[in-house]
Amino acid sequence: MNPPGPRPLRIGITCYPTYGGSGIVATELGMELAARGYEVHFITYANPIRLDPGLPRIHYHEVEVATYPLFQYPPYDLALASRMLEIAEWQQLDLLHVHYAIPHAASAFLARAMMADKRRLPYVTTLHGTDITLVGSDRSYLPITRFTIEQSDGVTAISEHLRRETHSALGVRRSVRVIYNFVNCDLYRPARAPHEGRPRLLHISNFRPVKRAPDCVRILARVRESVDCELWMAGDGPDRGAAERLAFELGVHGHVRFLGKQDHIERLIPQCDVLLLPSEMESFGLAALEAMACGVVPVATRVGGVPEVITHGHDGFLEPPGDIGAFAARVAALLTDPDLYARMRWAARTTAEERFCTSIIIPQYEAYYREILVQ
Ligand code: GMT
Repeated sequence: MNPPGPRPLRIGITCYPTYGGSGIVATELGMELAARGYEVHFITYANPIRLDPGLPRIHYHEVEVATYPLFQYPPYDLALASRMLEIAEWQQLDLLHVHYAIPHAASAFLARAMMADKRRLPYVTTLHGTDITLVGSDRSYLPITRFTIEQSDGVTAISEHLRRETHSALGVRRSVRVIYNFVNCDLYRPARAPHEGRPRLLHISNFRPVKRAPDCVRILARVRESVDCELWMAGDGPDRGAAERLAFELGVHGHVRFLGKQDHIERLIPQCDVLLLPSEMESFGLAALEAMACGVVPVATRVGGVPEVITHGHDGFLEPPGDIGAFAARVAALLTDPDLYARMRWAARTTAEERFCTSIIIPQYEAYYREILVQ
């Protein structure tokens, strides 16, 4: 008989449960860990969007925030800390894993301190992007962000670029482990057969200004000067209205479909040919990776951690932010040169399989948890 392996861990995961890459990564990590035998407890203010709560060993605990007329701003971070402590006690959690530093690392810090006279409750903070590069660097949040990152029992960043920024922009001195984002290559797969109709460009985002979603409409208009194609825009957010208006102004509104929020992005992506990621900044670019796993070639900006995911000219193209002409030229080349497209499509799939599959990345988190628990 084999000796028993280590006891499956009990992990509390906190993230932003709405549409956004950090919440998606946290949710998919939780589901992958549960599939490997972990008990995973999501401690969030709403059910995370991609979470399948019916899966074995997945639990959801809502954070309720009491209001009071005195509060102009109900203190969510305190309610979260109390809930983390409660769930850690009731469910014997081994550690807390928070995604996006603000305010989750501060809440975990408080929960750990409140538990300290009973037992150790370590917390791991995973940094995703604007928690370092934008919000975390703002004067109003910088000291608490730096402090609660420094105090974490473990810190991971989703790219080398973000790790460097954490040290240089935020002044964090402790070590930060890079664990790249991942994709489930069994779920995200190329289509079995080419889709019907015209070539199709795809953009997926939360339409925040940093994503430069209206650029996708400009790129479509430019590509359509030489190639008949259409654009699908998946997601929703502040710039969606501006993108729709622009489509009308540029006379391409009949060639753009705004799909809104999508629950099964893995079914949508394989129906497209090229992914557009024209962001001002991306610490990683999860949508590009998901597209690559589906053999959909990304054309993205050369910013942040994106060059760690896409190798220019091999499995995608990288261009400067706002360079509509350069983006359009790359898209037109992909849509009119079948050999180029076929080569890059399979290179993209291979990159996803060989560098970013769950089977490669999830064990890195597991090993990191074990390191922290024996400290
Ligand atoms: O930092 C953010 O903007 C939030 C975050 C999110 O929730 O959408 O996005 C970041 O995390 C994603 C998942 O790790 C990365 O793929 C995105 O590149 C990153 N966004 C930015 O850096 C702007």
